[in-house]
Amino acid sequence: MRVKNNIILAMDLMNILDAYDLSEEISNYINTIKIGYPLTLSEGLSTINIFKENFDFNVICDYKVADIPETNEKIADLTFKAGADYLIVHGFVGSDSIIATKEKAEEYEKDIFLLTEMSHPGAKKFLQPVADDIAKMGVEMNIKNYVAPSTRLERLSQIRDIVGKDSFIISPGVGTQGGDPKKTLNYADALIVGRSIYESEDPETAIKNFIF
Ligand code: 3DU
Repeated sequence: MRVKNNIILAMDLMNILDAYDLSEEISNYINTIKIGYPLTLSEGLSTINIFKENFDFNVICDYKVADIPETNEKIADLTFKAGADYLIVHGFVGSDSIIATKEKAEEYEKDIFLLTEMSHPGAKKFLQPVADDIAKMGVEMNIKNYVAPSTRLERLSQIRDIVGKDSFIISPGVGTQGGDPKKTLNYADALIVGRSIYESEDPETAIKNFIF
C-alpha cells in the first residue's frame, strides 16, 4: 500500500457530514483513512463506499476483530463486501481466528492488519507481555501488515525487528496520545492520526505538522 505523506487519518467522527467536510478539506494531503466503530456505529457500513466513491481513499476498517473463527469470518465478509480495503484484526485470539479473516480478505483480493500491542497505558498489563509472540505468529502466518504503538518506541522498534523490514507497520498514538511522529517513522511506515487533526480548528495546518 502507498500511503500518501505516510499519514492515515483516523476518522473517528460521529457523523458522515463532518467526516465528508473534513475529507474535502484535507484530501490533497492524504489518500488513506481508518474508519472505526464511532463512525460505523453512527452511520453504518455504507460510509465506506462514500469515501471510496467520492475521494478514492484506501479505507482501513479498524474493527479490532477478536472472536471465534466463524464469527470473525462473518465480520470480515460484511466489511469487505461493503468496500473496505483492509481490516484490523486482534492477534491475541490466535491463529485460527486470524486465518478466518485472512482467507476472507483473499477472496475479495484485500488484506488484513494484525494488531500486536496497543498504544494506551492499560495495554501494558495484558497485551504487552504477549505482543512479541503475536508478532512472531504473524510472521509464521506470512502476514505482511501490522499495527504497533508509537507511544512506546522501544516496543515499536522491537516489533519492527520481529516482523522485518519488508513488513508494513502502521502506528497509532502520535500527537494527542503523546507519541513523537518523526521518531515513530524511524520504525513505522505510516502514522495513524486522529484527534490532532480532526479536533483542530485548522486541520490543513495540523496535518502539515505530521509531514516530514
Ligand atoms: O489518538 P488519536 O485521536 O490520534 O487516534 C488514534 C486512533 O488509532 C483511534 O482511532 C484509535 O482507536 C486507534 N488505535 C489506537 O489509538 C491505539 C491502538 O493500539 C490501536 C488503534
